[in-house]
Amino acid sequence: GIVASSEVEQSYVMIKPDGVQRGLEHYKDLKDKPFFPTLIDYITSGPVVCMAWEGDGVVASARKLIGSTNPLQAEPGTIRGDLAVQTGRNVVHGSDSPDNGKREIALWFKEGELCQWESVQTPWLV
Ligand code: RTP
Repeated sequence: GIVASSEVEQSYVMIKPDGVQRGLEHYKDLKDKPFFPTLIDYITSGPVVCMAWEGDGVVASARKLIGSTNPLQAEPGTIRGDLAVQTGRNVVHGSDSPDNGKREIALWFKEGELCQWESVQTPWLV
């Protein structure tokens, strides 16, 4: 079943259209920003890859992996630091809080699209 109600912290991670191909409510918090129309044009310009990540501290660890919003300020080794140049084409998104992680996962996935799974418990991982 869908894991949007899981007690475990979740982050919605998305490869944006430029990441796939070198009017969404999703960015409603930014609707008053001057760059909002171009942001919506960008996000709806092509297919995206959606992911739901789950685990302790996943919001912070996903954002660390993604790097700063402005790719020119993103550290080498981060996705944006290595693969992007402009803020308006920054390749990937990650939720900025656990609450937004739940909200965005519920927005982008339907009931039943996320499957519950358990890894094989191996002694060196538990
Ligand atoms: P995201 O939500 O996509 O992970 O990005 P973020 O938290 O790092 O940055 P946020 O401030 O929430 O902005 C969301 C996305 O809007 C675009 N943006 N363009 N042209 C500009 O000045 C500008 N500022 C932000 C970026 O695609 C940013 O990721």
